[in-house]
Amino acid sequence: MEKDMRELSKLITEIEGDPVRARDILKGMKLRDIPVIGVTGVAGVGKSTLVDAMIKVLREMGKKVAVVAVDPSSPFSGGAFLGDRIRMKRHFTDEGVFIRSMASRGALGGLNDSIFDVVDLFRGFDFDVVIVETVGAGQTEVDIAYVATTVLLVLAPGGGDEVQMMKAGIMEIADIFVVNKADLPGTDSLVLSLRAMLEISPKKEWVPPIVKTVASSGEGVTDLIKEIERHEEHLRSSGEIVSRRRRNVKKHVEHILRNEIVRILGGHESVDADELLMKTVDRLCKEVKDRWTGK
Ligand SMILES: Nc1nc2c(ncn2[C@@H]2O[C@H](COP(=O)(O)OP(=O)(O)OP(=O)(O)O)[C@@H](O)[C@H]2O)c(=O)[nH]1
Ligand SMILES: [Mg+2]
Repeated sequence: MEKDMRELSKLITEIEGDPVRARDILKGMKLRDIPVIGVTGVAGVGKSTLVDAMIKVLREMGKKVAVVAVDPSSPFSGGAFLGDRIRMKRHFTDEGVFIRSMASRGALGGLNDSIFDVVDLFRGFDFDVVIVETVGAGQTEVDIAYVATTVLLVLAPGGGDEVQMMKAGIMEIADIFVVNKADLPGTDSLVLSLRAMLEISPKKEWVPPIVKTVASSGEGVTDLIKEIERHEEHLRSSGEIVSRRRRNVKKHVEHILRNEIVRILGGHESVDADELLMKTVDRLCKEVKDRWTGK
């Protein structure tokens, strides 16, 4: 396993550095259908502490866990997320746990789309579950829904989080609401306002449960894992896993395409991949349309 972990580390570095190489690495790899848990929420709600507590429970269940923490603050990978690494330190010597941090911005300046390939790589290795931690900072928080099979939205009392989150429209991507820091005052009112919000939102087949946790002591984390398992079962029994996978593959392809365009037309750090993608799509649309009008 130790050699595998070193090999895995090396492959991730290669994937992050070069999207073309990433496709070579993943080609022919047999991917396993495992749960990918997205953990998102604003800074400081206790995501890393929660992930650490989740790892502990999952390890007790005998599961091998891969964790990637996406860091919004640093443009460089590797040195990112020192705090998170420290919070998850007790698992560092555990052979059944792999922890990696990753910059949220990619080498080309856009969102770090190598997350898609990195998660696929984990699927190709012998893990039972993947956890992706992202800070709710704009696009990354919504993109997590394209990577994860179960999205946890972590909130904490006293942060005025509810309002902020509802504005960002992130509520819709939550499969499970986690009210962390349940040892602090304001927990019950936060739970009540979440319930009220769920009451008025359109009814879906899956009603996101609200789970209270104290990540720092581990309280409620076993219940949380149970709810995650229940959601994963729901995805499979309802067939929703298929539509999710289709949606995620489409997003992944968009990212690959964007990288291809940058590589062909620019391949330069200062190139804005999104702008280039839009411009290229516009240009091609015009070109194809013009054929019809004989221009
Ligand atoms: N009282 C209390 N404090 C907690 C709990 N969980 C985490 N904390 C504390 O909250 C602070 C932030 O925790 P982190 O786990 O780093 O939060 P985070 O969401 O990962 O933060 P970022 O990665 O910076 O977005 C730390 O000081 C934790 O010890 C909890 O359940 N109760
Ligand atoms: Mg963190």
